Amino acid sequence: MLSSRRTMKLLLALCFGVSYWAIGLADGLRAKQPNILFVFSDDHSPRAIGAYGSKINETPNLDRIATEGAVFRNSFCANSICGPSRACILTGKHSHINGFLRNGNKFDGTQVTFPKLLQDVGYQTAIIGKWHLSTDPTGFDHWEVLPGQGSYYNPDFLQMDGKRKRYEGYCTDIITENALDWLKETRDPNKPFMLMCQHKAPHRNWSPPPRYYDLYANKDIPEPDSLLDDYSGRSELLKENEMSIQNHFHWGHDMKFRGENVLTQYFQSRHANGEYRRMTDTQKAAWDAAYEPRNQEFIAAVQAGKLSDEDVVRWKYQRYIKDYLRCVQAVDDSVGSLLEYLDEEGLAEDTIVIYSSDQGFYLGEHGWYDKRWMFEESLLMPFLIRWPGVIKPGVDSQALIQNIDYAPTFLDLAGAEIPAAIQGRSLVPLLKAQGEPSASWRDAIYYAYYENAAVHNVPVHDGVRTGRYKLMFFPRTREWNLFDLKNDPQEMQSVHSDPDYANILTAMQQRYQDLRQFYDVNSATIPATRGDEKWWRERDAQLTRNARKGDVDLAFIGDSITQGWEGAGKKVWEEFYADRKAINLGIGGDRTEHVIWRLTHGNLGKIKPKVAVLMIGTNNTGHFDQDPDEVAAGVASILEILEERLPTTRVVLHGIFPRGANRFDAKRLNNIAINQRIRRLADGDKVRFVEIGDEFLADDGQLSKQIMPDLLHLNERGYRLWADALEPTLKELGL
Ligand code: SGN
Ligand code: CA
Repeated sequence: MLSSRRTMKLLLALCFGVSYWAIGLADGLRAKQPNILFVFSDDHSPRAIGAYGSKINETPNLDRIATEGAVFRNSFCANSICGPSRACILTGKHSHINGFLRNGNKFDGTQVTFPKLLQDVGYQTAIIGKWHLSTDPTGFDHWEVLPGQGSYYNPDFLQMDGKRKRYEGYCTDIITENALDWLKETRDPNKPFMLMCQHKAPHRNWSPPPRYYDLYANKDIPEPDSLLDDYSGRSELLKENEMSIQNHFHWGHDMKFRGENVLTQYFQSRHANGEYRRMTDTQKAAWDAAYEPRNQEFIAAVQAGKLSDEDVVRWKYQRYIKDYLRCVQAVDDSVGSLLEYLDEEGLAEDTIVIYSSDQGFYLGEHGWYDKRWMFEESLLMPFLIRWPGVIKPGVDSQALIQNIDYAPTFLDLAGAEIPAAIQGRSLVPLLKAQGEPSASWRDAIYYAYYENAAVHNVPVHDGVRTGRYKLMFFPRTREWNLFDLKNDPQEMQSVHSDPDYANILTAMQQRYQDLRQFYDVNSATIPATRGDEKWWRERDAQLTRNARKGDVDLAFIGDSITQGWEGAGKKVWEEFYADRKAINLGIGGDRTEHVIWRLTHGNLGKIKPKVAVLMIGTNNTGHFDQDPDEVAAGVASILEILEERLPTTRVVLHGIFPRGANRFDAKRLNNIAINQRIRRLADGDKVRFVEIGDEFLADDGQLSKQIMPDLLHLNERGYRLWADALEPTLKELGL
């Protein structure tokens, strides 16, 4: 899109020649470039913001941004978790493109990010507060960030010189003060600024500042309707969550009890309150004065048998939500101080103020705390924006926006070029149209969550949300869930199998496929663990242990057909490979993405085999009938990993074995199409393509159950055919 400013640039260049354009416009631009103050918190649900209609708290300062500017009610994250959301924001790209899929990944700071591009057009950039991307910030003239999650009390900050500095006090207040100090003392007043003030609050463990210990002390916070959700009517995987108020709160860390857990029937014991340990004696005394009487009263009531199990859940909710809201109150104070500074300095008119948070959060809805799921509570992000002179006061927008839009928006605001590789869209036209989306604005957003087999045990899933419907897909169980947000705003019942929604399901599935294509999502190349399946986790760990021993000449890598050398193929294996230093790295049910994960997470151990035999992809076909180009790209990624990590290993790349009864079997045809493509990945030297599928087939292409009893897996006779057919190549390769 060509902004009007860019059109002007072009016209000027045409009229006065390029040199005038280069010199004259740089100055002209600078005068118009607004400051950007981007206040960002961690885990702040819109439901705890007045402007979003909170029924549980008041946030006058945040509301001020909305009343003087705009509130976006359909503002979504692309991946509801901390690091990934931040990486989406910095890059304007979905997680699978920016490479930060899950917390614990390391952000590649050499990528193009919006702060770098703002620097290029004359901005001074600064970030103060939570960062959580593992590598040092890049693209900032000034940064001071929390290590990892950081602490609420007496927090440490990483400094640009590599040192750590500890401040005494409360994290939210310190971040605010340091941000104000930078504005007041460090920045160059002659340049536009982009300041990111990023709070830790209200992240778990929800430790409030002393001034709010008594807020809500004598009042019950209303409960959400779905506090006692039983998870029926939706994916079975919901029941596996480990983020419920009922079962997953820790005695010290979450519930702020001191000493030993005396109610082990109700509370987990593992995590003590680490924040308490950081406090000074004075801080501890203030804390104890507030929390201890309430704690003792509750313990006594339980021990006297006065509380039912449900009463205890309700008490936990109150303890949790009050602490959470107390933290939010300090964030609201922070926003108040920053707005006040802009007013006092006469900067308010020239500064665009944005408030957002890395994702939403469950405030007891579905019985949960935390985030991750694609349900509304965690999919939503607050997005409040004040842009004096452009956005009229009180704009209320329903347009679908997403965190990948922030980067192009900031660039657009600054008059910088928006790189074509950015996947989000500038919100500037939308803002100029007072939040009213044009006909060509997006109808749907794409969402993907990858951090399975991790804290809170939420499965991989992705999906699409339109104005009214939400489709989710769970690859592990291959289930669809469909929600009609108009009739079921709390998402209590999936209608994917309701015949009345058959057309909508089909349309949403189509949109899902389209959006995945549009955003270049190829699950076959995105590293994926199956560590949330116990047997897989154990086998994976076993393979890693085996590989750590090293001393391997021959490695078989693949899925169940490879794993089967330990089953139906055992005898043949013993005959052919037992004394040839061979290792089996096959896991049943694996697709290319799982092999990618394993090879980059330990399965290569210390091995340096002479030959690796790779066969993978039939489950990409079997599970999803995945597009052959996509699967071939997955195989190509595996070859790249092998090339990089095992540079001296020769790879025998097998064509995927045939499956299904005859030549017309759709899945057989898909495998044939994959083979056609992966054949080209072989260079005949480092990688050899060895197609032995015909060995298993009759002349008419019929696959015999005498060889593959289930028309997919080999029996002993089949393994013998495989070993015989492979042998000449192995010999040639010096084995
Ligand atoms: C910590 C929290 C989790 C939280 C993750 C991710 N546990 O692990 O409850 O889901 O961070 O949060 S805690 O024991 O440290 O409180 S995120 O915002 O960083 O993504
Ligand atoms: Ca977060």
